[in-house]
Amino acid sequence: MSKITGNEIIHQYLRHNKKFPHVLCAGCGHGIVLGTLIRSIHSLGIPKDDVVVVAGIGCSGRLAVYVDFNTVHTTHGRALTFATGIKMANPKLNVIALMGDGDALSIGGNHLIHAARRNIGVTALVLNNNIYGMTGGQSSPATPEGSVTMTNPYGQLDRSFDTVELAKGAGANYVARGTVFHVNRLEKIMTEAIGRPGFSLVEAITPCHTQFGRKNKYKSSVDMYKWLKSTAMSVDRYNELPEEKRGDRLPIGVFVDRDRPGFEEVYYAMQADFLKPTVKGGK
Ligand SMILES: Cc1ncc(C[n+]2csc(CCOP(=O)(O)OP(=O)(O)O)c2C)c(N)n1
Ligand code: SF4
Repeated sequence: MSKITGNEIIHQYLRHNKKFPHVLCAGCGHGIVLGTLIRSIHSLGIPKDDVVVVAGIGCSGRLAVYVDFNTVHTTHGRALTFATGIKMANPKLNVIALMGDGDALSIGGNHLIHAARRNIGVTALVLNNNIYGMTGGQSSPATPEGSVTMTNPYGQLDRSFDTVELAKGAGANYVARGTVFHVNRLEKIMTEAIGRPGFSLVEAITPCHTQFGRKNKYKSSVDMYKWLKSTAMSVDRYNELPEEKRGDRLPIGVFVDRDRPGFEEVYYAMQADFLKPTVKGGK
């Protein structure tokens, strides 16, 4: 399908005359992630009615409200449980669970692990801004060690989760990371993730200048985009670097790419098998 223009995005995919103005701060990366999601769905040629966007709560969760797909703005940490139910009820739907790092890794962490383990055919989109944005800047499990937050004024003592490693370890089919600075690559990853069977996870690194940046070393949102530009590098190049040279570099790209059938497929195949008439007249 042909590339879509900004104007077409507004008129075809956004609830522009109902839900705007939006709540996001100027410079927030969340809108860029939403743009890549819309363009990916458009390029895959998926009809809007076949898409369900399920979101938790947070600035990231708010994104579901703005798009003209089937949408559910659910409870904090439960996007994947709703998404699982929707996918099982109608496996033909493309179900996308949209979550912040607090939503996905903290309150919803267990759901993430088990959705990946179960390999349910949902695309999980984790918008990682290293902080709880909407509620005023508390630390999340993705807050880097040593950084300053509203709840850790002297520095975060816990080590942060690596979302990619977590999803890999739990058994996801497809795991990738991108950033809102590297928009084209993020869009490519997102398109692949939506097209894959089973559970796929995309981590999008997206700056929150308001709650994270200003308490740390970033004076403006532009500084945060420069940080993404200088820190991220392709996972292939990263893997070639000796360990001592990796420092704070952030590997981006595709980390896992399998195509095991999704849970819903296996489940319905088992059900069909069970219901098959036997020689003696069926069960
Ligand atoms: C069960 C429950 N606990 C806590 C909250 C309060 N709450 C709303 S949004 C949020 C944090 C959002 O952070 P994150 O998921 O990282 O998303 P962001 O706002 O940074 O995009 C919290 C704790 C809630 N709404 N529901
Ligand atoms: S608080 Fe942070 S995450 Fe929320 S809209 Fe503002 S910049 Fe974005």
